[in-house]
Amino acid sequence: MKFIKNKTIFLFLGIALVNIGCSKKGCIDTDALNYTADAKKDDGTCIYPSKAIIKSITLKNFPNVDDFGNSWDNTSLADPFVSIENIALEVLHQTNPKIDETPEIIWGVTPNLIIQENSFSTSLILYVYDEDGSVDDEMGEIWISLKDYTSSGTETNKYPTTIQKSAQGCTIEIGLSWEK
Ligand SMILES: [Ca+2]
Ligand SMILES: [Ca+2]
Repeated sequence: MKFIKNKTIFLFLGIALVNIGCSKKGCIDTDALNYTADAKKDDGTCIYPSKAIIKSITLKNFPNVDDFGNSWDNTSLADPFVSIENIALEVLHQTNPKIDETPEIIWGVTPNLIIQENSFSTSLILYVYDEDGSVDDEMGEIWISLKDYTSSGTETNKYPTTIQKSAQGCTIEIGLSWEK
């Protein structure tokens, strides 16, 4: 019994020493991906992302009618899809339309859309359309600049895994990961 007690004490001592050793050094920059809350001294291991990967798009809300009070789809419920474009209006990703839908609509982005660091300051424009046989009706557009969510950005939530934004009655949430 005494033997076990001693062993336990040594085990606790060991864990305590390891904890003291680890808590001193780490990444102390709260803007870094690997910020370590209990680190006291920076050891130069901070990691800042070089890319953001968009993994999902959720259309949480969209208006039922257009500016004229007409429903998007004259014969049935709306058939929304989302097109992510850059400032040059190049289509980076376009979801499939979801037929006869009401919010909330979730798309997985396949393949995952990679935005490199040098494009963080470029706006992403998320256009929401109602699919139509001839002309796609624009339901709304939402602008996102990933730079706002980086260490030098204006947003308080740095490197979030979800970004939600609204405009023109549309609310979109993108799911993303920031990687080295
Ligand atoms: Ca339609
Ligand atoms: Ca429809």
